[in-house]
Amino acid sequence: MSQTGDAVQERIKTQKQQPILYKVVLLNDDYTTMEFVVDALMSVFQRSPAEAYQIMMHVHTTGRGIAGVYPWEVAETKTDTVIARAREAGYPLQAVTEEA
Ligand code: TYC
Repeated sequence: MSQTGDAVQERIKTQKQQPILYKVVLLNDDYTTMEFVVDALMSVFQRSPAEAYQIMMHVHTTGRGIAGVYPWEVAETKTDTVIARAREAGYPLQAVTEEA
């Protein structure tokens, strides 16, 4: 809402604004263990054990897969966190943030 003199202008929205969401995409590699990826999906992306296994296998067989969909700050933080944990554990796991 903006006010000009004593006229009050209201912007009438015909549609609800869509929040802009971002995917955290995990990429496959030959060295990161399946166990590490499943653990990361459970601890960083709050996936159930069954979901985590399913997502990990999808990445393993197709090359990439969505770990989760979040607002920008959350997606970036989770991407950074999963990469940092992988590096600490000595794995080359890659993750990227993409517009959903
Ligand atoms: N391809 C890996 C293996 O066979 C497992 C893996 C799955 C690695 C998903 C990364 O994002 C990944 N050990």
